[in-house]
Amino acid sequence: MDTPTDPGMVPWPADQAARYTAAGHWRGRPLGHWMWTWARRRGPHTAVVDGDRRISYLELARRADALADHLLDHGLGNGDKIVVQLPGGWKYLTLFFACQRIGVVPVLALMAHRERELAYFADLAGAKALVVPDEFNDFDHQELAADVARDGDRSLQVFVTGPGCRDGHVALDPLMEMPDDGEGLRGKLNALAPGSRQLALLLLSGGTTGMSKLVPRTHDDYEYNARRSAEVSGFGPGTVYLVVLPAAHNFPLGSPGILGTLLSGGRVVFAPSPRPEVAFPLIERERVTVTSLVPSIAQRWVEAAAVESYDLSCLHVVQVGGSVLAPEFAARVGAALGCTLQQVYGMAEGLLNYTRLDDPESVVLRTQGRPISPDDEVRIVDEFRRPVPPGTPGELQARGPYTIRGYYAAPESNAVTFTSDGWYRSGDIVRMHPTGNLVVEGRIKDVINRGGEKISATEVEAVVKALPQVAQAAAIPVPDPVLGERICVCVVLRPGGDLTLDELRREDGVAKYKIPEQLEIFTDLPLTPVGKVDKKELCILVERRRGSRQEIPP
Ligand code: OOB
Repeated sequence: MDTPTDPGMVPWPADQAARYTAAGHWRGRPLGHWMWTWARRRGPHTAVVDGDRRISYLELARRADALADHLLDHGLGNGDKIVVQLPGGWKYLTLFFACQRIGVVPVLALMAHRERELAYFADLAGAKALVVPDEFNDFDHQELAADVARDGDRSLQVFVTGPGCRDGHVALDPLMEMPDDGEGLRGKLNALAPGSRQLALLLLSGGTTGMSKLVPRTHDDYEYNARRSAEVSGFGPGTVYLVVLPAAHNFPLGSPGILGTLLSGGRVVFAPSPRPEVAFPLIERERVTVTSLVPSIAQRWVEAAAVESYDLSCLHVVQVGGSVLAPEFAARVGAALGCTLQQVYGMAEGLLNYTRLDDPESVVLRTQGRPISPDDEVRIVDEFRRPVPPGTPGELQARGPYTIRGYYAAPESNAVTFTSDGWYRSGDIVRMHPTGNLVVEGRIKDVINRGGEKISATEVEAVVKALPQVAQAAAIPVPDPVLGERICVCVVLRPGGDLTLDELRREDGVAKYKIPEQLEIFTDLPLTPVGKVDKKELCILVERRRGSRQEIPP
């Protein structure tokens, strides 16, 4: 069973698949197989550090097997989807690998997601279960899951980590206990292993148009994604990787992140918070060698490093990606943290670019790196899809051994976001640097990049437009000194209508990071010649208002 059977997936053409296999990119084994390969090689060594808990490679594999077996008992098996909303930690990884052993496909949601998002993911994926912690950061995730599971005509099992599991839900922790007969179980599960070209996980897209899409990643392509990333990032058995960003993201999960560390024989350390006062002592205690950050967190770290006195000398590489890193600030990162900076320009859809550790400073500071695979195809095109001359900005399009050919179960968006011959239209405006590295210059997709978290403007607008007093709404990014961008909503009110930012922010049921932070009221919105809201013009108008407001003394 080595062909993708899931009707929601768009497979690579057979000739490409054969080429990627022949080149050694795709190795024909599912992620659960690799988990055991690592366990055999590194058995007693620590794989995961999560608070006081240290889990060895062997223990992780055995617990994952035990859980996989229990998931089977609960009716989950090859091809079934589950929505996972868990904080990063050893339980997250145990569940991730349990799924990989038996072909259960996790949809990786963020802790910030609420009813609207979880319900949407569950329905889109046709999920059979939800996995949540009992509570997290004073929020009752179990109740959230119960609401989603109960609503509509869904029938979802709810699995819960932590001691507070309620009646009707399944307590997950006991299912992760070490099995008595590990060997027997291993044989049983090996026989149930999914095919390597099958769906392994569903990531969330940063959003092109409309709601976020589900990004189908296969075992073969995701293993390659992590392996090549680990190679270009110099990962090895001595790597100690600190997970700072949400583990559901492609960057910390597989680029090279957690999977890249484990396949290299290193150690993954989970940070309960990205705050320097939490992360710095952990770096010192665990002798962390590498981590990955978004620019807004890097900035906090650089500022904190100047005043804190933790020993960060073990930190060799800090990878920064997810949104634009200003060259002037880039220059400060290495110096302040005493490490090598590596820029990463990636996307859940696939294509990954890294500056290399031995690149000259000018490349590391001024470019976002180059692709990892000799079989990555990238092209930069103008608005008529013609290739631009070298050095001219245009839209980046990509194809390759770990770049998807279509979103999950989304034929309509696929027709827009992918060309008929399989190129992914990134919506990013990039330019080719003379050194062959890419420079991200902007974007044409309608998203707001808030500290690396991508928010679809359409999604924000839909919520605002639902308010009775709102006639028209457009969400745009406005500059933010810390996050890079934040959400501004421009509205035209109905006659007699009134709206304040507070009212706008009262919305619950959606993730907090998607709630507008600025409101601008207009009598009409500027339009393009074809009659769509002209967001470029709108950004200029909002910027001008800000300028004139600043002139008014407080
Ligand atoms: C990463 O993945 P996503 O899916 O959250 O977001 C992808 C988008 C890109 O299309 C681009 O618009 C933006 O995020 N982006 C960057 C960037 N890296 C990503 N914009 C400017 N400079 C960069 N270095 O963000 C992601 C996935 C894997 C590795 C790293 C980042």
